[in-house]
Amino acid sequence: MTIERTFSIIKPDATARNLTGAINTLIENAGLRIVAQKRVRWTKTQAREFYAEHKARPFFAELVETMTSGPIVVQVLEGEDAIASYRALMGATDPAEAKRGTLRKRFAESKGQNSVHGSDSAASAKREIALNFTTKEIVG
Ligand code: DAT
Ligand code: MG
Repeated sequence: MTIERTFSIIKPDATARNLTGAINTLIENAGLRIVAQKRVRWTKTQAREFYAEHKARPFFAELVETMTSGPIVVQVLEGEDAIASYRALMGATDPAEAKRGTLRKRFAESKGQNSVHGSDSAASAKREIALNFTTKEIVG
């Protein structure tokens, strides 16, 4: 049994549709604990740094625009195998490919407007949590 932490974002398309509570309910029902949470709006600089691994991709400018278009809710989720478990709950990047019951199948509008983010590895989780939270803001 490995208790892990992962980093999550409820994206602007989801906050715009007032889906924070609905998404949080599904996160908690999946056995993940929200141990840090805040509603913020990123600057372009913050979005570019967060998604730096994608800077050469054709969708990078659109991604930065999308992620700075409105408020987001950033979170730290804790639980058994939290990283893989939250990726499974999120579903595929493209909602057309996401499985039934996943957050993206339920809520995402398109590949770009896909409602949620979750770290893809332990190294990403560590980096993404450190970019968005101080250790004092995380209360396990
Ligand atoms: P994920 O968020 O599932 O980890 P990713 O890391 O490949 O997916 O991409 C990061 C985000 O970039 C994704 O959530 C939405 C956006 N994105 C990815 N591919 C895209 C595309 N082909 N067109 C528009 N946006 C895209
Ligand atoms: Mg990713």
